[in-house]
Amino acid sequence: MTLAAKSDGSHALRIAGVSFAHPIKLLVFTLMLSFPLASWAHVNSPDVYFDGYAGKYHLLVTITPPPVVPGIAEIQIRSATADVQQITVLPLKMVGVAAELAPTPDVAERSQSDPHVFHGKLWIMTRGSWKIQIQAEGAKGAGELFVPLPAVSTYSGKMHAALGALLAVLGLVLVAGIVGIVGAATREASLPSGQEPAAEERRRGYRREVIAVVLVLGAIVLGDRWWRADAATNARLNYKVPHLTAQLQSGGLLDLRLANPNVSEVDRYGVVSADKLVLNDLVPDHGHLMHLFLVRMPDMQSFWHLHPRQTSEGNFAVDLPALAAGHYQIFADIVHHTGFPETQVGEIDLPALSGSALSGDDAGDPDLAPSATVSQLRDGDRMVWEHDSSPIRANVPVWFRFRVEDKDGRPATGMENYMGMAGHAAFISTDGKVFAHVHPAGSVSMAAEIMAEGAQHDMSAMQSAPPSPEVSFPYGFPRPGDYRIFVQVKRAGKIETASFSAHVN
Ligand SMILES: [Cu+2]
Repeated sequence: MTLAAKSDGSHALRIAGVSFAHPIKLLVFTLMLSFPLASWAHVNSPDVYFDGYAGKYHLLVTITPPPVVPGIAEIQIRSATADVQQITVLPLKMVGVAAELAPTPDVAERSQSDPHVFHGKLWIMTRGSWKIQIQAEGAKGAGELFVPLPAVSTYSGKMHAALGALLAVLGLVLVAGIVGIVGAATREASLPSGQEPAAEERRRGYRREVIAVVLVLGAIVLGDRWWRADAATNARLNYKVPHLTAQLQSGGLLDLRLANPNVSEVDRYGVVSADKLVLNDLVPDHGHLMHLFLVRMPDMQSFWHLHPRQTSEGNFAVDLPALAAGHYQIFADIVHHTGFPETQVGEIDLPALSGSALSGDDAGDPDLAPSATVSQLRDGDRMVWEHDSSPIRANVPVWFRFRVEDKDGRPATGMENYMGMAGHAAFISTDGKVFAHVHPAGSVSMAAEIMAEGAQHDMSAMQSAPPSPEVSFPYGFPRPGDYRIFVQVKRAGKIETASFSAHVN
């Protein structure tokens, strides 16, 4: 967040009619806006990356959601071509009344340094599932694009001790000033200039000063109570990453019980949210209600992408494949009916399992050695990560490109769509703290994307293109460190998994 965002912040808070009249509260709120940190669907990787077309313009969109809602999301749009004249951006709620009440779109600003890049700010006023409408105009006519954006508050800012001390001192000066004014007004305000107050007037002045002290202290105590109550309400509404419970049953069946720690339905202004989180409203995302990722820690050499079935509300089960014993990290992707995606996290110690054969879209590998550039695949093929030697930097959106080759080094033939897409990638930090499930179209959930596009969405476009041996994923690592990138593609009826190691500066 920038200083400009802060000044905008106070402005919009007034328009929204939200009670931020208290200057200290407003100041603290503004400071909170300037702290970068967030985590939800995808774990600790909140930025949205999206590759798509607005009419004839190929755009790469990056959105940084606000860490606190209401707040400002930053949007960056890179056009692949130079023929875009103007881009406008507009945030809309995915569901509910607000979805129909569109304000005027904002014009995104063209970057001074790179004419292909446009920047904008998006006012995200409530928590929940949003979609961003992007309209592009230029030499090839007009076109539009929708990008889903889940928005939640992830934390409550704490006031810095030094700031608190400074404000306390300034507050004391104000109190002394008020008491002094009251005293002076009752003592000598009605006296002619230069005349000393008599003893009676002095006594009356002291009495009024004492009353003023009591009243001001009372106001401070009540204000403090209001502030604490409001902060507590706000903290209850902060998004908490859901932790599922995993249990191994006999026969290698893995039972998963989902958690819903974000069930609060009433926001701080007493409004019931149209998109409160429940567990009976899940919708399939590229064909499955849940995408379950299992990674053995800390070696990350056993990796599985499975699709458990729902057994009852909030409960899922899946037959585990043959895998080696170890401590497994669990990431379970689900999507709510509003398009709001969540990743439930968990862990489990598993014994060696003889397991059942993989079927359908389930895939994985019990012994995946990572490589920096060339990953050997099961059937003799290999996958090459096409990247130059320049270091990877955090928070910079890039296309991660991979090429599948046969054992003679020729581009692989017979590539097929895997769950409707040319490939699926999971970016996971080696400490297990960062997780993102990404597709060629970006980091958004496909279910949310179809919802955002509404009637205009052309399902056939997503499915029909026969995949080439090259697949790319737009993504940016959220923080420096070591990562694994697991890439899954389908060739000649078989799903192949590749593993790459990446170091991010
Ligand atoms: Cu996927």
